[in-house]
Amino acid sequence: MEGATVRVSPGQTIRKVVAGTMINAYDGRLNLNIDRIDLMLGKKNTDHPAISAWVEKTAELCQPDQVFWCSGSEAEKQSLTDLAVRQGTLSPLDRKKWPGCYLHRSNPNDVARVEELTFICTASQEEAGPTNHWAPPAEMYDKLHRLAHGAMKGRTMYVVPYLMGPPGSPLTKVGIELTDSVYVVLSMRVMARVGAVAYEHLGQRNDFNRGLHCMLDIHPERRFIAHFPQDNAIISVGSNYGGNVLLGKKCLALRIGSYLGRREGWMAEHMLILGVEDPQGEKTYIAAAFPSACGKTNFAMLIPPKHFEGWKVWTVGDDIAWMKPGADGRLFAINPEAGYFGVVPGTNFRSNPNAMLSMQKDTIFTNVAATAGGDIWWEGKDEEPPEGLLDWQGRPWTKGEKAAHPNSRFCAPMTNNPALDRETDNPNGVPISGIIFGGRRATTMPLAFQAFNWIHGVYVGATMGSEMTAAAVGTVGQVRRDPMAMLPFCGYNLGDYFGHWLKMRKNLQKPPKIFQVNWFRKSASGEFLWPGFGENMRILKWIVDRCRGRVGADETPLGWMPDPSDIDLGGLDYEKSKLAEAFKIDVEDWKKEVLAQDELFIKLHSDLPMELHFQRELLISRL
Ligand code: SAT
Ligand code: MN
Repeated sequence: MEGATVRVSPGQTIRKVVAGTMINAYDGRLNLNIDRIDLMLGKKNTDHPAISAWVEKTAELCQPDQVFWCSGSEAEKQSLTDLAVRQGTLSPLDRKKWPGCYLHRSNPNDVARVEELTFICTASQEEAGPTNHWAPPAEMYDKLHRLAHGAMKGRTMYVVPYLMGPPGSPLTKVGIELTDSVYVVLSMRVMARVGAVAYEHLGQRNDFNRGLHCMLDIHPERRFIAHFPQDNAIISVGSNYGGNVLLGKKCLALRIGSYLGRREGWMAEHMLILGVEDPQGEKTYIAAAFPSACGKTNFAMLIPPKHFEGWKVWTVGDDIAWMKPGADGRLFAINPEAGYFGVVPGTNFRSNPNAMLSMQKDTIFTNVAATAGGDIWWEGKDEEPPEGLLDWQGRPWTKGEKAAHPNSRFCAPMTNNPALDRETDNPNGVPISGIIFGGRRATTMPLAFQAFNWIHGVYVGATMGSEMTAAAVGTVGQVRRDPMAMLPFCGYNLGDYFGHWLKMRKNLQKPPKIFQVNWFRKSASGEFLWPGFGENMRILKWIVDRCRGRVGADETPLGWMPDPSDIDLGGLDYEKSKLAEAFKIDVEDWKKEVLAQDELFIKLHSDLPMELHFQRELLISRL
């Protein structure tokens, strides 16, 4: 259709002209800018039999007034954005300061993922494992179909065909999300590749993910996020919050993805992917798992300190990695997403300039504070709060109260990121040299160490603990075991998941080295022992040098640790004694740590691979 010329004969009506289109000459011939006009707006755009049948069946169930087939066009974006503004779902921000940006205020009862209401509906409970909420598939289908019955009366059902992954990649998956939320459609357009690309990738196959989302009345009592891995299907009702309803993200890319990955021989991980370019121009790719709201986006977009001249960090992804062994025995990773759904508070031009630049245009903000004039603010923003600020719920803000919600988010296209890696769209992915596990731990866990080998690395990841954050409903600050940062996202039994990790080693002649980091350790007086943010480059450089065999390490009970002199502190105003404290192994703390790890191991005992028991014994004897 690009560059199409549409002939209009005198007297012929043009049905849909998008607001803002100029028609300034008429001579029976009209050259239309196809970017701004979509003559097929909302019309059925595929005759794929399985998609057609499923959409028809779901429409019969939900009874929407109309079905709107999304094409991903610019005209569609314009039209749906206008609709969202008319409905009050989105408010336009100041056009000069925030071009193409909008604010969404969610229902105050619906501001984070709800793990309590998230279900893995495998045939047996054993398959879902003791860490997932489980329900028999038939029972859950029945319950949710009742809730969805007639739920879209008076509403529109949007059909969103999307791709997770770059077009043409063997790792890429197709999903179709049916939703009655315009906010979801507009966010999915940012987070995934939406439109004909999905149909093209699918071809005549039927293995697309079937996702249904009904907002219902946004009530926690009628909120369920249910996964049916055997059917490659998801039903999410009663929420309109990102992680619960952008079904390509946590639901498909992690929960269903991890299940499929085990079956098909690949890995779906809660990991950022970054490329570290050294002054010689050589790039080393690293994947890193951190729990939600522990700085994955910041780390993925890190800007090295001045002292690191010639070093550059490139972002492939900030949240999810799909990884598969390549023919050459290395592990290759793609980022299945196309945008960032990042935590806003604390983001500023010092902590993460690339995130600030990523959200400068075409971004949907959820639950930040705003002024009537369309400026926005959040805790930790560079400037002081503007006059007349309204908090995230739209109430006049008073100093001392929360302005933005702690889990407020920006949803921005990755192409806005000045540090976007040029291999991001490479269908083969990027070769991963190192994997990092990191939690948020005030004590015990040292700043960095390297696991002795793959199996030890799996143990290190499996025993990861982290303090809970605002990204999920729960007790903020409490340490919980969050293996590989996948506790809320593994779509099957965690014990089997560890087994899958161990098994992957067999297809990796050149496995990535595995590391653990902790940016969040505090002194006895409660101060952070490490400056974090861009300064993490100093640890990242050590990791890259280890991957490339360029630097030595000391053997400790936990693993290989850097000699303090191997961490380049050049140009940093920092007390050296703090570094020693950040790296300290306190044997008494570690005895408690091993006991705390037991809680999860006991829970998983019958499915836990023996190798992990042995690793535990080895650690105890080394301690
Ligand atoms: O809210 S999301 O699940 O999309 C983000 C996160 O918690 O990691
Ligand atoms: Mn995440």
